[in-house]
Amino acid sequence: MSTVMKSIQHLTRALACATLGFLLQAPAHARDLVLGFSQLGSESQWRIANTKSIQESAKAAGVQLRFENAEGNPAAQVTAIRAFISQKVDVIALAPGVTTGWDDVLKEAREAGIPVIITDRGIDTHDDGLYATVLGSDFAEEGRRAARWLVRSGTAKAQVRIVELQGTSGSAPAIERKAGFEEVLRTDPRYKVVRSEVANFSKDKGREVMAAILQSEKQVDVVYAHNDDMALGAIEALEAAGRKPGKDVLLISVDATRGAFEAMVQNKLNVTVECNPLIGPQLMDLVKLVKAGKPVPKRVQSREGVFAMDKAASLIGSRKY
Ligand code: GZL
Repeated sequence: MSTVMKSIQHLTRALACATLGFLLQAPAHARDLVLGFSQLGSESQWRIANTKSIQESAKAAGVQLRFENAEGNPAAQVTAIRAFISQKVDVIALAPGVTTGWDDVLKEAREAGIPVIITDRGIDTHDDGLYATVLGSDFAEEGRRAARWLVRSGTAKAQVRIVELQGTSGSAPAIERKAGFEEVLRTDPRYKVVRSEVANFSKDKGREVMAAILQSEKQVDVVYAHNDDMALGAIEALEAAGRKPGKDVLLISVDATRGAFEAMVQNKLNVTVECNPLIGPQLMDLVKLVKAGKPVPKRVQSREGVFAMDKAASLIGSRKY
């Protein structure tokens, strides 16, 4: 073999070894970040939009999503979190159905070195080291906004008789929307909540509970529902009882879903306080920061408004949920 051929052979071998060495040294392919998400249920249009936002955002962000829906059973959420821990996911996100009962399983996640993000609803705990951040709305402020709208609506009645339809017992939005509403109305004795019943954030339950209340409460001036689904159910019950929702009975609700805008366009709902479900993009940003060990604020709040009947027709086309 000529000297030139030997040199080319030697160079080729050297190049092959160098390439192999580089490949062996190259970091393992940075696999997709794995997020275990425990969703609380499918009880409302808000929740459907929230799930869609999280699933679509995970795909757009290149995050591998393991999604478990507890369908209203907090014990199933604890089971899902334990499964995520055994699967060694990178981050756990939790939309807690109720505020209590999370310390033990979140301690297990911390011991496993898996950071947790609380989304949507908050939890009651003395150990805020159990989670990296809470991403969601200020429910008490939503309740205050609902009451401020009522006070500003300027009813001249000597007494304003209010029926309240509460969300899920023990859930942060139900507890805090009730407290915020009462806080503002406490300043004026004319406003009286004559009945306050749980209707679990669902339209069917809202209709059923409102119909039962109307059997005994002949004078109802206002219905305050902790979400649009229950308000839409109450509207059906009021109409079945021959009342005019939006006219002789004011309807106030929370979420600002498309269904609420449609009811406002039909002059059956007077106002809806926005509670934004489209928190998927913010959640994915937080997941990546937390996984990278970067500092995140303990509380990240959604930006929201208040939408009254008179603006509904001009805004409904721009609504995203
Ligand atoms: C609020 C969310 C509530 C919505 C309801 O962030 O948890 O739960 O207001 C939903 O519509 O069911």
